[in-house]
Amino acid sequence: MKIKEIKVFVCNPGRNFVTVKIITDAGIHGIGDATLNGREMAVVSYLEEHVAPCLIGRNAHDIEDIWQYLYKGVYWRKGPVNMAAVAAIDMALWDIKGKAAGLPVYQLLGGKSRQAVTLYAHASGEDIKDTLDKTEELINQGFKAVRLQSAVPGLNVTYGVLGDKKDYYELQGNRPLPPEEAWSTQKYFNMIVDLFAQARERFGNDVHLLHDVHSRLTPIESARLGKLLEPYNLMFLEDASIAENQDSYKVIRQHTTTPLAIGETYNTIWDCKDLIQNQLIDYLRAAATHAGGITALRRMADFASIYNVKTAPHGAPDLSPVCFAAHMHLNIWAPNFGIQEFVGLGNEQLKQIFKHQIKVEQGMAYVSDAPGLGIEFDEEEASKYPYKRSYLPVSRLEDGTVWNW
Ligand code: GCO
Ligand code: MG
Repeated sequence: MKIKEIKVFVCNPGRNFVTVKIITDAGIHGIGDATLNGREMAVVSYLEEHVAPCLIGRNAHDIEDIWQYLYKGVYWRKGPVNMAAVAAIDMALWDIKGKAAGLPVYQLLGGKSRQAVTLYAHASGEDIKDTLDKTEELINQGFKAVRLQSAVPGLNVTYGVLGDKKDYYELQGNRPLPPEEAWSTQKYFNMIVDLFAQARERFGNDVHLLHDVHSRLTPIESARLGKLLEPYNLMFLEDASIAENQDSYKVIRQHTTTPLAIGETYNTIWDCKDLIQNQLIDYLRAAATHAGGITALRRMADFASIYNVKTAPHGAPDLSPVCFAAHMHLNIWAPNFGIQEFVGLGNEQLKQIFKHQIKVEQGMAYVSDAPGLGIEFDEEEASKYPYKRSYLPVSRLEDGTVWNW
């Protein structure tokens, strides 16, 4: 089964998505997600100019060889642009293999380890009460785990909370230049512990609570936060600090038993090998789209399992439903799956473009049994929503110093 054609699409049904379609001479096609938020066109050009021409005529069944060819074979390993392209090709090839076999991808991975996938939803409020009211709504919908984010009093905008335009926090989609946001660690500390104290008081101990620090703290500040939050028993504290220096998580780890999660920006196992091997984290948040696809995530999951690290794939709105579908197959298979982030199934336009059978009920997601990834891409519908340049915000301390967004 030879690869005949590779097409790359960019559409913007509220935000940009890059989708790859691989067409074979057997009449079977597969799709993959290559969306890199704020740098979409770099991946498009990389795919069109440098990847697609090398793959025409190859056997679509050779997933592993093609992965190695695009990774080892290019000399310039790793990197977000490269790995998003590898990821999309890889997903599309798994989709094709599943369709050719007449089996959903999870069967090719080894079958189901569980019946359904536990999701965590987002409660993001303008203040603590608003966040807790939203948490209550989600609990009433059946969610067993909720991520709590609340606006920090005194800051113009807070990560994870509705912006001035009252759109979903990362569905900005149409910003021609990066907006800037102020950050103050002191103001954050004045709010954050209260948020979880009040949440436990109001909801008791059954619901899982999570929080994303979005890398705003230094390791010793993260250690302090982890310690302060221990009484409220978080499922995990996400991206407490940047871990470019993986050793720095030792500082956090030696002070607190609050479980730690990281990895949504990681491109390869090498970004987190030491974190995993030294048991400095509890959950790995790597995404199929940004870390080299199903082939790479499967390997990361197996490596992590040796060190009692669970998977908790990234599920932000800037990953397309194709990535969500890929995660569903990995999640239903991975023996060490932990939890999947979930921000809803998207708006109507999105649902018209990406069609799938994934069901969400009572905070649990049910994988599609259709062959392959079980998701289809409507090219014509997508062409109604052309690409719009847009950026993530940039963060600055109150004195103007650029900080981690
Ligand atoms: C999350 C992430 C997102 C990222 C976004 C950047 O935990 O869902 O932190 O909110 O900010 O994916 O593109
Ligand atoms: Mg995050």
